[in-house]
Amino acid sequence: VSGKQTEIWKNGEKDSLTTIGFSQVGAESDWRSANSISMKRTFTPERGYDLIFEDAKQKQSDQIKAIRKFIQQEVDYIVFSPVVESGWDTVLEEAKRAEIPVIIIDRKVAVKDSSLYAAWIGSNFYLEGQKACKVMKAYVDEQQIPEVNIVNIQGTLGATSQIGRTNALEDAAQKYGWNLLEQESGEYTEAKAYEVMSKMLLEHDDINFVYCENDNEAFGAIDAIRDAGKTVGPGGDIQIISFDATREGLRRTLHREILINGECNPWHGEYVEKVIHMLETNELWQKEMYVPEETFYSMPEDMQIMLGGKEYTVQTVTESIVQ
Ligand code: GZL
Repeated sequence: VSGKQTEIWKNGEKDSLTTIGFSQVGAESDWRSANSISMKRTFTPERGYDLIFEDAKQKQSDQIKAIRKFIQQEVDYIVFSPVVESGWDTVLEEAKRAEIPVIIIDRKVAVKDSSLYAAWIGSNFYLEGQKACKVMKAYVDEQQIPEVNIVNIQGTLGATSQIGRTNALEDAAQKYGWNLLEQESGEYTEAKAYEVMSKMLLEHDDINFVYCENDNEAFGAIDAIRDAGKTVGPGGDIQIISFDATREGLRRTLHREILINGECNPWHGEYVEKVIHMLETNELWQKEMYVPEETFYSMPEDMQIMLGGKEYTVQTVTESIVQ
């Protein structure tokens, strides 16, 4: 594989690190921070890597600039999580001409020519949403809730994670006859979600569910609900669905502030390293690799939900973690 190797000398021996240019979406959420930690922990000099980390502050133009910089620096590999799916063909063609393999993590790119990247590693976002909605349906039935009036605080519009989770909700609302009152992007941040939730509460006085597309949006929505004098949690006015299952998100699910939390596994580093190893040894690898993840929910004790697969109640998970 071509590319300038960073030369280092160890005990008089010239050694070389594999250089990896990594363009990260930003630092918008707890999930994103965990994803960055995963990459930084995997690609260290001690393990033979020189990781060049660029934070794009959620701007596609900054990601494209970073990728062009990596090409100039003749890195050995380019890794990035695309903030949105479209607009990558040109810069990925430049990387291909420079013969630098590109590995995509987390969100996907919509490109005409899939040879523009070597592999994609991430989550099945539609399935995350589908599983969460299945649990919600079981909750609605068990609680005999006559009418579901749900609002959707979406992620960054055009991101694969937003598209998948939103589509799953829209399909479930159609299938189960839920009223999807309003949809607006909370950009995966607490501040924006607080603003959006506050506005939705002024426009609708019958909301009983909020489908947030990550934990930081859920935290902002919960603050807005409480500031409007309404309640969440068992017997509350409004029930919260969320995604990521970050530490704080799981804690709030255990304490029933959040009803359902769809895990989104951020630990991509080890999978990226596997792909790089296979590229270097000319082994075959999978073009798409889905990371394992579950759905967590905190329901009334007596609620039996046959969801199939390995679904956990948060109490179960927490007990096992404690034990
Ligand atoms: C999901 C990722 C999303 C997370 C958010 O893989 O794209 O972006 O759910 C993050 O927390 O901002």
